[in-house]
Parts: sequence; C-alpha cells; structure tokens
Amino acid sequence: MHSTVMKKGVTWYLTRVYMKLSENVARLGQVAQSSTYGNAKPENAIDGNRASNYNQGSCACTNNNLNPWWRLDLLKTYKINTVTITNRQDCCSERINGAEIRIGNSLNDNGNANPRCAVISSIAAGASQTFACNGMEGRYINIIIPGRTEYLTLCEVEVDGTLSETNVARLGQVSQSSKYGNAKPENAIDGNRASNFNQGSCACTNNNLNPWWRLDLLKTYKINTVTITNRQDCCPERINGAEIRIGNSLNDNGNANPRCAVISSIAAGASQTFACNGMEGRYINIVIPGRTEYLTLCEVEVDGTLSGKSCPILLVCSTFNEHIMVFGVLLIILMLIFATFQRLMLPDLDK
Ligand SMILES: [Ca+2]
Ligand SMILES: [Ca+2]
Repeated sequence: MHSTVMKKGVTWYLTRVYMKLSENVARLGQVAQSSTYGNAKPENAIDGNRASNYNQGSCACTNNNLNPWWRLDLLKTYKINTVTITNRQDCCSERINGAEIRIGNSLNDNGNANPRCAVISSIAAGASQTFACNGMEGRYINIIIPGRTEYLTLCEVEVDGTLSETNVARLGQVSQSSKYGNAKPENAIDGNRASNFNQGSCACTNNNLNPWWRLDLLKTYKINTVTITNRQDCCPERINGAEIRIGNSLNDNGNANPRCAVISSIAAGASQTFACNGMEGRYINIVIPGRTEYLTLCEVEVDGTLSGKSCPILLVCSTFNEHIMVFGVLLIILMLIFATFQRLMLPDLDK
C-alpha cells in the first residue's frame, strides 16, 4: 500500500515539475485561420485543453478550402523546440495527413512560406504527437495543408520554446548620479534606441564630475556584450572615455567593479557593442571618470545569461519555487530510502 501511495506521489510531483519547466508558449500568442467552420474558432487550438471530440468545443476547424491554414503569432521571436498537435478523435483523423508545420518571421503567403519544421504523415485519432523543430526561430507558427481541398482541424497546438531576445537589461532597475530635466535613467532601458534627445528616450545626468549610470540586474549574470546607443542630435563626443564596469560590489556606487571596456568614441546616433566575454556581475555601471560632463545614454542593451556560480548552496539563495523543487526531490529520495529499508527489514509487512 505504501508503495502505491508513494508512486502516485512521485508521479504527481514529477508531472508538476515537468509542467513548471516546460512552458507552453502557444497560449501567449494570437491566432488566425484561413476560414472558420461554425464556432470552431482558431483560439480553440490554444485553450489549454486537448479534448478531441469535436462536440466538446475545444477544436479549431476551417471550412473545406484549398490550402487551409492556421497561424499562431507569438508576438516576439522564439526559438522553437517542439510543436505538439492533438488530432480530432471522433471523426476523420486522416484529414491532418500531409499538413506542414512552418516557422519563421515572414507573413508572405500568410506565413505559409516560412521554413518547414515537419510534414505530418498521420496522427492517430485523438492522439497528441510532438514534432522536434530543433530551435528554429520565428514569431509565426503555421500549420497548413498544401495542395488539397480539406478541412484543417486542430484540437490543440502546444509549443515549447524560449524567447530569442536576449536583452536582459530590461529586467533590471536603474539609477544615475543625477538627472537632467526629465531624462530619467529608465529611458536607457525602455527598449527604444531613438537618439534625438527630444524624443524622450535618452537618460542624461547633469554636468557632474564622474557622472554615472547603473543597471541592477537583481541577480548575477554572465555578461556577453553591452550595446550602447549614443545621442544623435548633439554632442556625441561627451561619451568619449566612458567606462563599462561590471561586478557585484556597490563600492563607489558600483564604479569600482572590474572594467569591461573604455569607450573611445561612438558616432552620433550609432549603437556600438562591447564584448565583455562572460564577466560576471549583478551591476553594470557606465561612468565617465575624471571629468565634469553630461552622461547621455539613449539605450543600453545587455546580452547575458543567469550565472549559476553565484549560489554555492542552492538552498541559501534560490527562489521560493526552487526551494519547493529541492524539497520535493529530497522528499522523494527519503521515501525511496524508506521503501527500500521497509522491503529489506520487514519483508512480510505488505502481505
Ligand atoms: Ca483545445
Ligand atoms: Ca531609449
């Protein structure tokens, strides 16, 4: 009896962990299809429900068209690992045969001209089949039946993928030594490179000695590159001699951290990328040392990945979810040890 309960517990827990680790990004998107049969709207294929009897109202379906298609717009570019399609159960499972999965950033031919991830030879009635797309990149995921007049029915489309965008700057908090007018530090991480000062997307300090701007990423990252967009309409030379500093210390407001680069100059309105080769830090500072100057930054973009090294003992600095996960794994190990011990020492107990 103990082992049955234990197996159920382990299965439940591992399912939850799996669901947590693999996010279905399809549900973040917007959908369209070439036509709609009755109430079988395209949204039914991303309602999070694999119910595959048509009458359950959870399948998308087109009319009987030539080249029918369904499209998911993820709104941003993703690297697509897999696409999982659930086929109709109660009728006509062969209608899906020959459908293609297309992934890319173009809307030519409604997105159906994008590169092909897979051709579906067949999916059993009511079954869910997963197709590997190996990191193909795209904002649009189309499913199309080419060259045939057919109904396209999709009871669920699930997509496992990760955002391609790697600018982690926008996840952070910013500050600067002083603020010129409304040119607040957030303007440098608003996702907009607009470089005319009047467009309101540049951060700018007053005319201070050693002016600085700081990005706090809240966690330690390995920084690959930092890309800085300079002001276009005036004074591009003000950035000359600025330094990029990266580290975990707030000594001298973070300006004493190790140096990634010295900016010799950046053309007016240009964006220049500096390689920091995996330097680790939570803080990224840009400082003009030894000079009284305005520091103007129209955009700062940071390519980096979360650093694994910052937590020598996972339980000390992990998030709440990670705590729960570690606790669960330890619990499973304890249960396994207990079950093994029970079998060895008390072999007759289950009989
Ligand atoms: Ca559905
Ligand atoms: Ca900006």
